[in-house]
Amino acid sequence: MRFVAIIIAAQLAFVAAASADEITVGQAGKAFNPGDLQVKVGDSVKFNNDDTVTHAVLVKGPHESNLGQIKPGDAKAVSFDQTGTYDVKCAIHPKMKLTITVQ
Ligand SMILES: [Cu+2]
Repeated sequence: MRFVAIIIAAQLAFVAAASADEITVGQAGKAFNPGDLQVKVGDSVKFNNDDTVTHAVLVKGPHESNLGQIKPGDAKAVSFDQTGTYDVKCAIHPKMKLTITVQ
């Protein structure tokens, strides 16, 4: 009986780990790619800087994050634990915009 309980606990842990995804957003040509994105609560979004210039990612919405500067070739990630619509901008290049919908 104790053995069965351990197996069930292990399966639940696996399901929890598998349900949160990491979605990658690229930054090249001073633009986010894609320009809008839908994710699930608990997912994280990783911002890759594929550009030749530094970007600085600001996330505004139900939960706000300032990822700070991301140099070319670097990446930073943020997780989304609250539903809602988030506006993502680059603090250096105001024309860079991304909308993330968290469901
Ligand atoms: Cu930028």
